[in-house]
Amino acid sequence: MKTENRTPAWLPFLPLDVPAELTEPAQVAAFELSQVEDLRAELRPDPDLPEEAYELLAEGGATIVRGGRTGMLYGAYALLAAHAAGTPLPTGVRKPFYPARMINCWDNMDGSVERGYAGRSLWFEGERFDYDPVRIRRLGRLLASCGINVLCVNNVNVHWPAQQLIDGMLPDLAAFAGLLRPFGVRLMVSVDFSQPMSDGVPTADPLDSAVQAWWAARADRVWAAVPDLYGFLVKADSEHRPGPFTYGRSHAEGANMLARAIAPHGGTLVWRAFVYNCMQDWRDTKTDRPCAAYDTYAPLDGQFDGNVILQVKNGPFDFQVREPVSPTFFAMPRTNLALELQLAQEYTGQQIDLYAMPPMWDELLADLPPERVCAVAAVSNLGRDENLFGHPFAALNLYAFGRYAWDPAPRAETVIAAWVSLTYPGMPAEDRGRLAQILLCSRHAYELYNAPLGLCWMVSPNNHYGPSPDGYEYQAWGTYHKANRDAVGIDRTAAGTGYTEQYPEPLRSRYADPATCPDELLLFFHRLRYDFVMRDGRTLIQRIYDDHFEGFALTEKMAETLRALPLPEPDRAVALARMDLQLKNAREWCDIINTFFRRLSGADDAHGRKIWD
Ligand code: GCW
Repeated sequence: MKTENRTPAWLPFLPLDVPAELTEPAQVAAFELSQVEDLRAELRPDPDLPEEAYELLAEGGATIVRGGRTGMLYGAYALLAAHAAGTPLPTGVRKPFYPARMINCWDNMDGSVERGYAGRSLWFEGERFDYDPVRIRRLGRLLASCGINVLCVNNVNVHWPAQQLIDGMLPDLAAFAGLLRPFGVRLMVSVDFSQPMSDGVPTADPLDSAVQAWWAARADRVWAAVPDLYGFLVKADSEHRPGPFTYGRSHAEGANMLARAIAPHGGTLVWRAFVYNCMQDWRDTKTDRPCAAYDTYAPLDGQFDGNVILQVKNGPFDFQVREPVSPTFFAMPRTNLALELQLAQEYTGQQIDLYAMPPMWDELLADLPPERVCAVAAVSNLGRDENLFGHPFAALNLYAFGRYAWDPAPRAETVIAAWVSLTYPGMPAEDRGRLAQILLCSRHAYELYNAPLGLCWMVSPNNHYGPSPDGYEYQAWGTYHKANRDAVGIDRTAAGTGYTEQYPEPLRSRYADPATCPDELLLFFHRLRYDFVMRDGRTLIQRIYDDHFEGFALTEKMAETLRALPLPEPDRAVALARMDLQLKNAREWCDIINTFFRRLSGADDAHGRKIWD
């Protein structure tokens, strides 16, 4: 078997390509099951089960996969995974917690991927669709095997000619949709709110009848070409994108206009809540970026149509290493909300540094009851690289996202262990345990050398890799830490910017008091003097030094363990080369941030370690 023919990531136990002529999920399921010699399985369609549900039943030495239309495929993958890993079969009827389990691909039609760290786009190049259908079917298989069912094909920043996806390129969109359909994956398209204006309509005002008519007619054409399109995704009035604010209209008016155009076709309108002032004057102390989403959307609760989903990033800033849960989730009980996560490791190591996300999601779930949202979305970490993810271990984050989207229960250890077993079945059990351990602690190590105590935005501007303590300090993005010789952080309590007031209890009180605020978020919510004494008795400045040194030391340990693991090639070579880069990056973060704070504060390290003057 040639490596480039291998389905990467967690399906190495079945390195096969699904034949092009199979068009129904049940046919794919039957084919998958038929490929495993020592497995006796039978599919049993059950129209009484929900479409995506399944049940595995042992019957006379065989396993019956009872399921709805796509459920049979999900059941087949669950059976194959249990068979490969030697784990017990899941019991009872299984169905996904969230009906929409989406990935948002920030792929541009020129072939680049915004914040992509796994190579160029898998399906766009040269301003058009350009892909290997065999690879796209493998992708479909990968997505179905972890339960993801919606893929947004283009960047939320809609750059020309992506407007053509709902115009002249509809036949190509339809062909692409056809490749993923057998895997139960539906497409979504990011649309440009001002598109009617490029077609002779003088305005994009959502209350203008010509605009409404344009979108309704466009929706008719789009759904005629792709009848099962999931919907449109919109980034409006955000980072210079067009939107309803231009016309003095609210985001409910903007979203509802599009939602009404696509409602007759069963379409869903996913509207992103990533709206803030990206032209802020750093001297302005009244505006506090984390307040923005709540301030914009909470007053609109109850005004969105039933087929609108408001997609909210997990934290109030922008996918930083650690953020508190966004208060918007608690402020809109009468609105369909989706949680947006970022698998692309923009601020979390760029698929060079290890950063396994399940521990972060477990923490998020501790504060955000899963039923607060009705859907989940994640920014994709996929690309054209041979292993699809840049770093072979970055595949874990997509796999885990699919698992959490099916069943949003905290279980980082179990999911990581399952991924390791499925991905490296040939490795001895102790080595798999060691790898799982590295992954489990990777986020902690990264956070310690990069951004401990809730310190955000000390990252290099634009490319967002590597340290630059003042890089975002005097910029227009609302990203300030305000470190001076005495103190660091922003007071976000009622006495400061008032951000903590956006939370319901008990979160509000917990965050507002430095005595109860978790250490990891202390500098997110508070401005503290360097001699502030932490719960563990250390001063704040000592903790800053200690955490950075500890993060680097932990990374060195991870590297040592990794080097000793019998990983198969080519994964081993890629993982080791990237670990060398991570060590360099960790050293830079540790030294530069500690030097920055020492120069400002003049405080010595209690342990006399090397910090530069
Ligand atoms: O963090 C920012 C990213 C942008 C991205 C934006 C968003 C797609 O740096 O690259 O644009 O978030 O989420 O819209």
